[in-house]
Amino acid sequence: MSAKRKYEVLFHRHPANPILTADDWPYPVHSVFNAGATRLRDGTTLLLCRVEDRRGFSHLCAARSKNGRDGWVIDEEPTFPSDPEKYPEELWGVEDPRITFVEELGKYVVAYTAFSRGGPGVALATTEDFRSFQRLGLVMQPDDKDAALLPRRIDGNFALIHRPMADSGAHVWLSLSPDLSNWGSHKLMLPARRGGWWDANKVGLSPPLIETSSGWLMLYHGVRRTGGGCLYRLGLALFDRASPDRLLIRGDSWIFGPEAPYERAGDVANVAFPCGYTLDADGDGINLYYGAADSSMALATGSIKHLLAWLDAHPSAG
Ligand code: BMA
Repeated sequence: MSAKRKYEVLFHRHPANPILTADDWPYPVHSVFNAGATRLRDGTTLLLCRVEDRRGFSHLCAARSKNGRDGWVIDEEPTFPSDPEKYPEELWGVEDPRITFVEELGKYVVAYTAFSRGGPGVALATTEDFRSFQRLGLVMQPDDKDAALLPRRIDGNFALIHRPMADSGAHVWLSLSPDLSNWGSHKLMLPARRGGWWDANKVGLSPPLIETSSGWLMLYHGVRRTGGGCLYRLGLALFDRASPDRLLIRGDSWIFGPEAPYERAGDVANVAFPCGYTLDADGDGINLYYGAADSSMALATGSIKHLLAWLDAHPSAG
């Protein structure tokens, strides 16, 4: 096929993918996926990985690397095990962390899924060093997941993106809080489409929003149900900087989806599920860390400028 008949490639898979698997772990684990990511002050990349054990429950474990690609140093024990005695909402584990550094607090805020008897809900914890954590408890009751905090207040309030499930489908919402505990002013941010679309019926935030001069850039996942199972793919949308619930542009096509063998096969086939990214020193290069087939961690790299240019060139008609 000639090059011009191919879709533009916005994210390039790292040749060493998968970059982290259960085999790399210092203690017995079943799978490692859906890590939150951040760059620490000294330039180290930290991945807070979701690690599943053979009970089927997940905990979080930190892996650190100087270059964000290899040489990972993994905590010898679970960094953030579930604590169901004090926090019953964590009965069946903690999953899919998204990390935001909040300058005002001088802390990282981790939004994660707490798997309670009542279903999965959204919980928050803060940390300065990814060694000790302060839990804020469940902030969004089940069923709700795919949450991340914005790095600063919007009109005086903290802002949390999350994905409650409703009879009408699973859509992305934005909620506000003066103190990270009491949440309200809920607004629909990005609805799932209907019908035959790749992102019909169920969408969710992927990594935390990326602040750019054009607005908040969102990478979101769309879930397509097929006779052979679900397909998890990524799309792009841009939101107003001052009012992040205001959608400026949404792309029509997905820009990244399961294609490589480690994304196609695993515990849950056909899943590419990013929960974190880091930016290069130039502020443009993006390293997207994603869970592959609910089994391993993979990396793809891109450019914020290219993502924004693609959105400008492919605004949704619908
Ligand atoms: C979603 C999330 C993810 C998972 C994905 C595919 O609902 O819970 O943790 O990677 O399903 O199984």
